[in-house]
Amino acid sequence: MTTWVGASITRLEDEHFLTGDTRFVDDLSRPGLLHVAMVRSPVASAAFDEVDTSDARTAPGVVAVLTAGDLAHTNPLRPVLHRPQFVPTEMPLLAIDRVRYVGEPVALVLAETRSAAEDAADLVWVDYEERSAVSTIDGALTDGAQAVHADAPGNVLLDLTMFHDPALEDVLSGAAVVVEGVFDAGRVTAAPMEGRGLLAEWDRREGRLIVHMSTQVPHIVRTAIADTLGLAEHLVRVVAPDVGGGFGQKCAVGREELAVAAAAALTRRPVKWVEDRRENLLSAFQGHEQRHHVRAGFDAAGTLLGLATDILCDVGAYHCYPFTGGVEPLMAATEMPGPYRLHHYSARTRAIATNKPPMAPYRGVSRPQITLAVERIMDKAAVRLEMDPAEIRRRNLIRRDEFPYRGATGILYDEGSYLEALDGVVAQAGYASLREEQRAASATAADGRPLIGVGLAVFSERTAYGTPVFGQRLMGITPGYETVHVRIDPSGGATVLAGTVSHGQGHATTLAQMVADRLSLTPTQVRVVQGDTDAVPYGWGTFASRSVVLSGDAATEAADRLVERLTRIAAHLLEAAPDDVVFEGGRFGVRGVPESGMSLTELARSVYHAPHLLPPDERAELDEWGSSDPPGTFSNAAHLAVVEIDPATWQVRIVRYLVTEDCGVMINPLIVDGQISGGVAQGIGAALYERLVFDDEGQPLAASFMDYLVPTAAEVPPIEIQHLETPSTVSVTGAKGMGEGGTIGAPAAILNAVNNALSPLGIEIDRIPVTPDDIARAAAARGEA
Ligand code: MCN
Repeated sequence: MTTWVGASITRLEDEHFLTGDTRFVDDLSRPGLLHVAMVRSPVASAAFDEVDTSDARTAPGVVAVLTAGDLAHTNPLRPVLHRPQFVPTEMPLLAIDRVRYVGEPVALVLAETRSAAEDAADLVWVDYEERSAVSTIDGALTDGAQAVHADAPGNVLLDLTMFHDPALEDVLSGAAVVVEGVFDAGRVTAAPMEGRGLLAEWDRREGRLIVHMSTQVPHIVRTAIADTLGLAEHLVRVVAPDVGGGFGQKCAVGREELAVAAAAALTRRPVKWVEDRRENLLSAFQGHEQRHHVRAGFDAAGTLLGLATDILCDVGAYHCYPFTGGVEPLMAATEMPGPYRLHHYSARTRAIATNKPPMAPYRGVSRPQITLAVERIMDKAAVRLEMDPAEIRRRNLIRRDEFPYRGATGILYDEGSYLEALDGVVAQAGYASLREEQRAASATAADGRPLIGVGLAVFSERTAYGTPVFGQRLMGITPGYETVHVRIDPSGGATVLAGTVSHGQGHATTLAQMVADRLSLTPTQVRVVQGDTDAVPYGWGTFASRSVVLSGDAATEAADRLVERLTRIAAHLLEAAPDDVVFEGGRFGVRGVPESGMSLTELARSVYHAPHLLPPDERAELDEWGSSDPPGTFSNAAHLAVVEIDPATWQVRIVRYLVTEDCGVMINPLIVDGQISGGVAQGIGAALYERLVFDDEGQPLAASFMDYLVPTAAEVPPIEIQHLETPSTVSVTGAKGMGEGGTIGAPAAILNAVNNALSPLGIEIDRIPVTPDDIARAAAARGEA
């Protein structure tokens, strides 16, 4: 029997992408379509009274210009965290009398063409009265700093001492060594190939709003539209057509999107907005700007005894909906200990408001930053204790016989292969000879040859967060469970209806593989429907590496229920006891009588077309559901980077990059490898190239791909991937999620490699991205040419 789970089949959805037969938002059109250009604030902090739209309204092709006054009937976005330390922010769909970041939308111009809309947008005049802006964490926390929100005078939107171990300070004072560091991660953006966008239209016949939107979370969008526009949810349909990447940026709902929906409802005409690259860089959700101050104590043998951390997350000007700006601080504090055994832990964590675009949960969500901090601490401790970096990790990683392991933050880790992954990557890299080569090279470094560095990062990746985990966050909306329907039609083909939404991950293939196995079909006989709130069960969408476990398990359960029902029906038709009927090779037959029985197709046809033959308590519809709401399951990986640094230009080149990872049972190893490679590429960007720079007034200085450098194929080496498979005890399929792992490990491995290469010069750099300029400056400070 063919088993599709585990097979590296090519993605079923790729043909239409490769042949250009796509349906992205911008491929959609409607008669009478209006195009939107946003009028955005050119300043980061200002008050205003007047928005003069008179010239824009009379410009050629313009149909309407909407300001906050025109949307006075709508409700602002007010995401909630039910914690007393949380300060909410109110985000109106268009700015009312204050702007708080460059790019904040102030007005919408609706015109017959996009160019007419853009020309007219330039004619809208706003009387800004500029205020001082805060553009850094330090600036925001300075005494007397301008408050981004009057309700948060010190610019702190959340301040939580989440963990406090009273014994920790004594543990640290008794430690053989205490290492300390401040680790900074720059602000980055997800930069999906397709920016945000939507086409919203009022269906006059049904009196409802239909929205096609590039989103990861159609049902959350539906709720946001219904709540802000004051509509019942059944009067809103949200469809995610093809989505060209999201990486988290599209799991939060943007005010621009809601304002466009409101415009369609007001004008009763179809309205389309497609974000351009400049808008995406300037004003879409951003992420990952964090500073971690960490102190950790080790004994003389390198055992981690205790760790204290103070986490600052720059969450921008507003909370994002629905996750809030608490998502990064909470995640960072709770998951900081990662794959290491740790008994004494304290963490304070804060969300800081600045005059910059709001943060949303970008791929990895705080795990790249905590991994960076902890893995730098491990390397620093290794240097102090004169131990090998691999060895100090080995001594502290949670061992297989310790699972399930209850961590210092209360998390229960299911079984993983932390030590085995480290040993795997070390073996695959030829670690000992790499170190040998490095020693030989450093002996002759004076001749201008590149400095060589080797860096490690080991981490665990919590995936498939269900209600049990998200419930602890105390968010106003708890995005946990999934329900999946599987239908068999009269020809024996299957349709899977899932609330998760592939936006690059290949779910049409992997969900089909899982269901095909249960129903003895081929993946091409299984159609996956997702992303349409009219068609699929209420679901939370795709983020937090949840889909393989939640939708996979739910689909598997639904398919199994169908097989159970079909077995009962077959028994009735075959006049056999249900226990004697087996489903093998796509046929339901009586055990021990191979010639008996009927195929799935024959049986399905009978169910629909000969219902009078069914058992009395059966209905003539083959549609079953399954659900999943797991407590989360941990993938893990070890990354190893080898870098060369040119001592003339301080350019960093990644010579080799290796990953040994364990995401449990792999449904499709080809897709898993693609996810890892893509993730590592994003992590390389964060480590070496990408940074959204702002000046003191909050003006963004990276407004195109000329200034915001994403790595190209030239900067990303081939990723050497090795797999371990420790089946998840949490999921039915044994799979664990893994969609973020590449992004989580790469910054730490690369920064460790860079520091390792620079160690002969006595230079240490604890921030990303680490640029040639940073290294040159640090080298100059040490007297290097
Ligand atoms: N998979 C598998 N076997 C496993 C684990 C996963 O075959 N043991 C497959 C899954 O079936 C799925 C893919 O790998 O096809 C990723 O699965 P999973 O880890 O469940 O993650 P999700 O599908 O829920 O995707 C979310 C994750 C996140 S959080 C971000 S951010 C992200 C990412 O996936 N954004 C992406 N990968 C992305 N890939 C693309 N191309 N574009 C994005 O925007």
